[in-house]
Amino acid sequence: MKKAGHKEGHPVDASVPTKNEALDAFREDPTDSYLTTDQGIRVPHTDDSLKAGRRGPTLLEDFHLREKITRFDHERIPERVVHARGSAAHGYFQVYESMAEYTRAAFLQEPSRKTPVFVRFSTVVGSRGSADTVRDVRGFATKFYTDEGNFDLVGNNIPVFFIQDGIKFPDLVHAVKPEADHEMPQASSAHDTFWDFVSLVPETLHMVMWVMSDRAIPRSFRMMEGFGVHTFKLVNNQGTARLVKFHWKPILGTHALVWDEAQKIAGKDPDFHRRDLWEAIQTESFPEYELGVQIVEERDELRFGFDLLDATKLLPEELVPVRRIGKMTLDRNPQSFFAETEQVAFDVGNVVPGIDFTNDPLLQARLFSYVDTQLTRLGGPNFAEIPINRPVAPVHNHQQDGFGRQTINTGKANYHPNSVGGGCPFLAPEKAGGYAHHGQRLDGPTVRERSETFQDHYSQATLFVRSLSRTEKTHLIDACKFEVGKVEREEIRQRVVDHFAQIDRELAQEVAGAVGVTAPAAVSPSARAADSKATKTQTALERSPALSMFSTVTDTIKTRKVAILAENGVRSPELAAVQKVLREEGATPEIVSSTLGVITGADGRPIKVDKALRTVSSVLYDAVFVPGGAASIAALMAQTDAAPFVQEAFKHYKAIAAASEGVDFIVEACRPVAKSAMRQGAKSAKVTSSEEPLVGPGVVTARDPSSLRDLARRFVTAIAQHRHWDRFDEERRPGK
Ligand code: HDE
Repeated sequence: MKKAGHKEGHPVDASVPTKNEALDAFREDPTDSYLTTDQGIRVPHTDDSLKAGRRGPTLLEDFHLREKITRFDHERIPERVVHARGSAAHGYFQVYESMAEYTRAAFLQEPSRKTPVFVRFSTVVGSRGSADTVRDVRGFATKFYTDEGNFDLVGNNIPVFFIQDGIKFPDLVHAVKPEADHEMPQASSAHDTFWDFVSLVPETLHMVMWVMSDRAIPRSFRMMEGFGVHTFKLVNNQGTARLVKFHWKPILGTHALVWDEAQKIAGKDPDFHRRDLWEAIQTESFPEYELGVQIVEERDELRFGFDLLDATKLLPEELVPVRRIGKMTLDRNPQSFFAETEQVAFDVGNVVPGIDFTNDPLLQARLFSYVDTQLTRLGGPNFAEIPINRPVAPVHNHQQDGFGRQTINTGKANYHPNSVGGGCPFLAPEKAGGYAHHGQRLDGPTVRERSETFQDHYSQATLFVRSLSRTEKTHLIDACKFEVGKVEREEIRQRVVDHFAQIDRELAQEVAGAVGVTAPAAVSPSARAADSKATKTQTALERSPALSMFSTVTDTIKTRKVAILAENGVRSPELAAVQKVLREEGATPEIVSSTLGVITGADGRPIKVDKALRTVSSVLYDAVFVPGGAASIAALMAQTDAAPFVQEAFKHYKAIAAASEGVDFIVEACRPVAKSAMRQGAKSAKVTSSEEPLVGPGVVTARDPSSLRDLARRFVTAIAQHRHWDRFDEERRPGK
């Protein structure tokens, strides 16, 4: 930041040192690392309070004790009312080519320009200490520190929202948060008040379908999409505005957990996503996302059969393709969780010249809410001065005072216009980067009404369900059975199922059967269109392949965690060969054994153990490999945790590999799972006999040590598939 030419009355840039320079130099002296009080008094002792005699009372004059306790007493600030649990990272954004045709935003002009960003990912419903892998929407909020000021893209990992008008937000959040009388359940929508609200407010249903889908249990923050949700405007230098929807596309693809796994992880490692993000950055596997835009002419606002101002609708990529315009790389972990991740204040109202709002009534309410909430959460109006919130662009204005003020304004000119301060700061005309709101003609009576273009609540819910693969649809139906099954009041369950019938017949019938209510005769979309006011708003598309996670990236195993189960006597060459290929492909293999320390291979080679079996779990890995070695396998068989480890991986459709004697181990471990799947109607579970070599989607074996490299290659391909959903059922093959 540059030192501004300070005339009298011109506020001082927050970063410009204003204190005595010698004093500052003293404070920044790196050799000065003594413990001090907040007043800078050096502290010689911090383990005992000051007392009158060794066994006597504590003395009030112990200012160090008093300060330490007082500061501790006030460490917590109110958690965010929504999105309380989050984790964040620093990085940068670069545009691929100039977007000048569409927007004057400076950070979207020059491919060589690196714009710093800070991104916070979050869950919505749970408290700060809740688990990462609960079924929920994920927040995906990005602060771009552009040369023209901060631009905040405060989005989610789901492209639509529950409600159309912000006035319903408090109702929605009250309904989904733990119930008011007993504060249960934590971080879950599976309870009466949420489904009561859903059943009474059908505009929620499209997003409910997304939340019941696998999108709501992501494998990683690094493997989920992001969406700006609302329609915004891009405005170019000629003043031409176009409508825009923002997207983030993860380079690693969009992948999910299995529900059973997500629930187990919540107990085994509640910080699963936080740790995953942190470790990826620590090991320099930097998360990357491409910024995408769907650009639409203003006159086409209603052309697609729904209203682009309605946040419960998405713009199918098949109708307007997503153009990828740049890339964000997250390359630095925060240094202080509190100072950065907790104190960052996003605001959907932070836009830069070239980006503007639309009249989406959900967006309009958000424009008020974000600053308002920070006033309480961050203790007053000066939160923009907290380092993580400060723009890199210089700040000059007449704002002053208030709790926690950092800037020391100089001079008398704290008003505009002024002459005593030389007229500073000067007004910025548009060509000097002054923000100009894009003009629009406004007229209309004062009404509390929804536009009739907002009335269709089912078509896109149907489009979403119809676009899912068989596997995804089965997961969605299972999720609904679970969630609605937890609702105690029968009349709510019935109302929910009645709505489901408007979306999809199979969904309604299956859930009705599982939750003990009657399945209504499904209303077909065409019948519905005929008697709905919303006939005009039916979406023309039959299916939108882009909505299925099956159309994602499956050609990389970068950052995937692979457990290698090994004990003393393991065949070291097998272990080493597979480990090497996994590392070359960017995965993280970890040797898991009964104790930490070093094990000895069959050839006498020492092998360092990464994790003790009792401290980890199969659900924390993407794949598992069992190398051979008679003694190693015998030792694995002798413990209670090893076979269930492989079994769970098998049950959760993960890639499994085994070599020589390891093959017998995995056959033995997986057989009961396969048998039970067969009993439950699985059509193609293959692990039925120990004589037969283990075959089946995602299970790769080699009894012959000469084919180790081939085994490793097949294992890599299997891990890249993410999950082998067709393991127990051929009907679930990708593409179906
Ligand atoms: Fe938010 N939202 N929101 N929201 N939101 C907050 O701001 C609000 C909405 C989103 O990591 C709060 O600082 C209203 C949609 C994210 O710090 C609060 C409405 C979308 C985050 C607030 C919405 C979001 C928030 C709570 C309806 C996706 C976390 C603490 C009119 C496009 C940001 C805070 C972070 C946080 C209000 C709807 C995303 C209370 C009133 C739609 C990612 O101001």
